[in-house]
Amino acid sequence: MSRETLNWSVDAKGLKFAIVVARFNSAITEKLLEGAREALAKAGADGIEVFHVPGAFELPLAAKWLAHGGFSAIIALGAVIRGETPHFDFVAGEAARGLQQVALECNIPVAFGVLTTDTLEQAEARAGGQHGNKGYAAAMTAIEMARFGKPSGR
Ligand code: INI
Repeated sequence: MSRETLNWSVDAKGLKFAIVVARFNSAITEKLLEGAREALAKAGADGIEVFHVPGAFELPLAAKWLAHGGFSAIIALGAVIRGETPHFDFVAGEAARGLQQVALECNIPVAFGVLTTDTLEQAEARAGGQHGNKGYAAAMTAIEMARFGKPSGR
């Protein structure tokens, strides 16, 4: 999605980002954080602040608290793995629902960088493995949506 479908380039100059990271499954989520940082640095982001919360379930409230902190967008990172999570559906579902609710109610882009996989191996493949880095992708989404809302970089 972009207002200019031609000549679109990812440029984060003048934009500030909050990254909220769940500590649960930190071996995975810290790799997502590395990916998000890499994308924002490459795009020339003017500010990056990182915040940690216990698990993916806590991401929506943290995002809501940060929504009025002067950030251009929020990137939420987590890993919910079904094999190790009897209440997978609740944690993953509430994280997704809550983050979208924050975006719509607080009028700020919230990128959903939460892995929801059946196994640890599937999560590893999406955290810098053979399927790329979902943290990197979430950061790119945040940049694009921040620009969409502020095309002139205000
Ligand atoms: N949180 C996660 O981020 N990933 C998980 O896989 C997970 N598991 O397995 O339960 C998980 N649970 C913790 C949850 O996010 C909350 O922190 C906890 O329920 C306290 O509110």
